[in-house]
Amino acid sequence: MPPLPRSIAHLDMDAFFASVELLRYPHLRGQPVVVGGRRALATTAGQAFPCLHDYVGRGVITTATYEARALGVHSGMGLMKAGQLAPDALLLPADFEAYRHYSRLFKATVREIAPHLEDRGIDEIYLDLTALNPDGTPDGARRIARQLQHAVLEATGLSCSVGVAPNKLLAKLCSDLDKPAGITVVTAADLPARIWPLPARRINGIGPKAAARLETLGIASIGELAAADPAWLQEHFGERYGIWLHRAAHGDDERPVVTESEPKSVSRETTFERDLHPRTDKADLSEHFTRLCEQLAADLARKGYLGKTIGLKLRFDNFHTVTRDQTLATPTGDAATIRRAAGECARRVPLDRRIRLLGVRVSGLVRPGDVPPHATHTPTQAELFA
Ligand code: DCP
Ligand code: MG
Repeated sequence: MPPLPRSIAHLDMDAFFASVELLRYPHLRGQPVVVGGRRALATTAGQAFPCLHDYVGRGVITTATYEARALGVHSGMGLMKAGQLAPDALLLPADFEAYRHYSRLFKATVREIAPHLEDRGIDEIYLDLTALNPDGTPDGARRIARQLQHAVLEATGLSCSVGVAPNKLLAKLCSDLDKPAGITVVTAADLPARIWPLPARRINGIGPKAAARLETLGIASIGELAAADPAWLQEHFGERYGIWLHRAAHGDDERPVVTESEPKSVSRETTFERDLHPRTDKADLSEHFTRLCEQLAADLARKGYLGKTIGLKLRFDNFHTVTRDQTLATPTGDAATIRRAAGECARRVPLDRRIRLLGVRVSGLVRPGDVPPHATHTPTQAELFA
């Protein structure tokens, strides 16, 4: 017997940053509001919030309420350009601390109902609901999706949209079909009627460039892509991406929902047998330091990461602890590069006491091979700040 189809959900918060701001300023509900820019603008006398038309600078919109989107503004648009389309929209500065708080809160809430959860960034997650919906019925999926939405709303005051499908690719596509506060459930049988009419760019992994190239080849919809000869696609898009396009258009995606959380950093530290003095034990310290960086580089290699930010931790004999860090231009896994950066951090610490503990940390982790075959992903501001 073939295995039963999986029941995979993608849950994505609605206008996330803006919705968090509206929790703070509920009287702004129903108005066009955009989030962006670095600092609060000065407001005109008598006016509580600045308007987009007051904005001068190079900031971009991180997100906009649905009322603002109706005026044509969207994430990534320059604030000044947006100001021409929606001059009266209110502009709020981004508060990443608050967004991270609500991000953790909604994920913890969902995890209580559906523990098989993959964290995909600040406002989206995948869930494997197969065990919760053993019959795999669309009604069962819809019931769980409603339960999730309700729980998230109760816990955070925020709304989200949910797509449920046999795999991640389709679930992600579906969560976007009925925003905000939508639930969209599709099965494999729904593919021709509900998925194929959609534009090819709705598939996560077909970016603007690939979509434009498909258009010039006469392919606009997912259905047209599904009907294209895979060999012909490979000719035009390369072997790997060509076959990926073919499979994606047929709703074919076997990727599992990966629950284990990715580490934020990898670190090593050592407490010396006797406290070492930066001057009189310099050689000894330097040797420990180098070995630590080599071990850390080996850890990174074993776990399959590179990292961009190198941090140093020193604890002195009086237990006072200091940390310093430095961010490199490109991610590294190289012991000597880590050693050099951590050494530079050390030069920013007054070294006048004996050292008890030395630690080195690499954060800002990326997987060297983690770029999907089909797309190079430009991180959103949210991801950069997550
Ligand atoms: N974000 C950003 N820069 C972008 C896109 C998004 O900083 N270019 C941030 C702000 C969003 C959050 O990431 O609130 C989540 O991104 P989404 O694409 O899910 O957009 P929203 O949640 O804002 O809206 P939607 O209701 O369409 O999901
Ligand atoms: Mg969202």
